[in-house]
Amino acid sequence: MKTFHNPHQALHQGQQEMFRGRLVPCHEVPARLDFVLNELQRRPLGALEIPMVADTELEAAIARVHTQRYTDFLASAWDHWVAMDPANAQRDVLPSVWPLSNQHAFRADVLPTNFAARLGLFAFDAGSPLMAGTWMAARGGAACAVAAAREVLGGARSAFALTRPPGHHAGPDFLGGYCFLNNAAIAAQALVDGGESRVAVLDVDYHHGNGTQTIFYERADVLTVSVHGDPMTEYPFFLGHADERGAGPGTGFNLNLPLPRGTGFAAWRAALDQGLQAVKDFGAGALVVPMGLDTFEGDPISGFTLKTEDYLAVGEALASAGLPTVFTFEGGYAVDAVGVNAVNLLEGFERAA
Ligand code: SP5
Ligand code: ZN
Repeated sequence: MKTFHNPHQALHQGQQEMFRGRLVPCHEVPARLDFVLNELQRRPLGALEIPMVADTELEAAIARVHTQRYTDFLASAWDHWVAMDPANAQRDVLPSVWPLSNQHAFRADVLPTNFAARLGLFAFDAGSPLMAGTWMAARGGAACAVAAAREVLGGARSAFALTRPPGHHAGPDFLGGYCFLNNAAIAAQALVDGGESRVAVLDVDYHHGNGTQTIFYERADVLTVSVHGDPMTEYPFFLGHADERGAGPGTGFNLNLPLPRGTGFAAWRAALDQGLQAVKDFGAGALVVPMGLDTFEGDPISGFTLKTEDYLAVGEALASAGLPTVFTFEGGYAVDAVGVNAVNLLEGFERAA
């Protein structure tokens, strides 16, 4: 399996995230990727490549998933932040005012001139700092997703987009949950555009993949499945319930499998099997796996108890779908374990594939 790696990832390096009234050190740090790269060096799965994607192709792939006004915002966010106050050059961009949802009469159709207001319009939390290198890093990650999709369309059994920042919380026109561009959705859409008539996304991150769900919610050609911590108690809280089954032509093409905090491998694995059965019933021709390793027992912000050796079995189970598969890298904040856990999953997949 080839790994596509984003050489600009370290440009995205947040200082602090807001958590219950305090600024705390960021969990989503560049070292996460270094641990994966080190482990891939120790246990190579295949070539490590920098994605070769032309700017025009990348922009087109991003535009299939995200709105123009959102990507314009992301591309210029840092410059506008510094323009508000030159001292902002020392601070990460974080929002502090929000329009709520349109159910509360605030308007989302008018784009405020004030940058802090625009930030609140596009960000759903204050835990996702943006800085000078974020746009470059996020684009580099999206390029990995496009390259991985292309690899699979070319006949490869699998490909790994080693993306950072992560992507599955980012929606058509919003950021949050450390995510800016939805790499998994970009890969899934690239697979559709490359000729796959049915693509499944099976999200195994601890947190519900709300961005991916929202992007494909009204579509019948992309099935979205997510196994995650119950949003009644777990982030992102406002989406991810079992009764969200899709809408319009997409009705029946979204499946959420929420599990209580504290769930261990046996019950988690049973939910994964249910997800895999849905992928099979759908008749998918290709699979995208937003691969979060924050289901790990040692994860500092999550609540499942998977162990390092369990990830081999997770990879094996995913391979049993028998589909060309793109992996994107999502969460996993037990930094010194994330490399071993990620490579275990991928190695388990390769062994069984
Ligand atoms: C991609 C992904 O896994 N995003 C997860 C975003 C979770 N953001 C909220 C985390 C709450 C952090 N809690 C800090 C605890 C400090 N002791
Ligand atoms: Zn997560």
